[in-house]
Amino acid sequence: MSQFDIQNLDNSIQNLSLDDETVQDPFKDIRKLEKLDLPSFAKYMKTCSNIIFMNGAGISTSAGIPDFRSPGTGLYDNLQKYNLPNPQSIFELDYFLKDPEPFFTLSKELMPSNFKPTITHYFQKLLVDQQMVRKIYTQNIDNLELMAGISNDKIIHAHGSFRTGHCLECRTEYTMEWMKKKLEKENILYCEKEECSGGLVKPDIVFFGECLPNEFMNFRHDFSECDCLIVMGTSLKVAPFSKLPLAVKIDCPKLLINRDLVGEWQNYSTNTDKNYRLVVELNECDAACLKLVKLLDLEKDFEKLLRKN
Ligand code: CNA
Repeated sequence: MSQFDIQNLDNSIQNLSLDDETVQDPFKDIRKLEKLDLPSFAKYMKTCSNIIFMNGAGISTSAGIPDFRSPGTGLYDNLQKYNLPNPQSIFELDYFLKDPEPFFTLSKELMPSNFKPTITHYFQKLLVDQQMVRKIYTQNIDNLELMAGISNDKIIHAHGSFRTGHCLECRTEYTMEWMKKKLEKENILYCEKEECSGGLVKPDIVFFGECLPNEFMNFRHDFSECDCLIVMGTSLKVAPFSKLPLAVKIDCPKLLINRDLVGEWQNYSTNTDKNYRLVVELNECDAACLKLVKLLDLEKDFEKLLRKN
């Protein structure tokens, strides 16, 4: 190549058009949000019919149920009275088999029906009624989604729930009502079936080290159809639930509503050259939901729903 050609090549590289559209917005084909803020997210939500909510204990703290990890108020900071080797032991099967009493003492406090659903639970019910929701994946064992009137087929209880319990020896099923009533008088639940030698009855909540319920495996199907992901009130510290946000399509916008940044939002960037779909609302869940109700123009429907409950 002659000196002249090289000079020409240099010039043309330097003059490469930077107003080429693909250079301007590398995410042009997959960007669904005008801006990375709550109003833009709400505007996009209005077009959605396959929203997935991912719930954690933070959506129920305003109902009076402590979460796990909030400093000071979380259960992990308040289990001293049980003298556990570590806070997680209370939800470990091995420890439960050795000493079930701490878990049952805590269960008495946490048993559903002592609590009422929050604004956040009713917000999710509102969007279900608007046919906007595909599924609610919840880590919570408090049943408040059901108590808010959301039908069971919309909810995946990823970590089980107190709705039923089973004898660990003969697998006889017990209802929550039975467990609740028994725990009013007893400290530990034992199987009452005649043929059974009195095995421990464990509520069907998933302990560390146990398999997740079969229904959780629906996630592949649900998340591949999801058009909008909303993660609320969770530290995203428990796998495999914490990995679910990675299972949505590449163009699916994701909103985190939480007191602190968690999961992939920890590396959150407000730079639209780097981020085209992650939005954060650092807020109380209930306050954020009230904002969304307004932005979605659903105030009247929400008032009506709250009046009914
Ligand atoms: P966690 O690890 O305690 O995290 C809770 C997250 O929510 C934290 O990031 C908090 O900052 C945040 N948070 C707390 N309150 C609010 C609020 N009002 N508004 C916004 N953010 C808030 O709890 P995870 O759910 O992430 O952990 C998973 C465990 C918790 C699951 O296995 C559950 O079974 C278990 N759990 C459930 C309940 C329940 O059913 N209500 C209660 C306690 C623990």
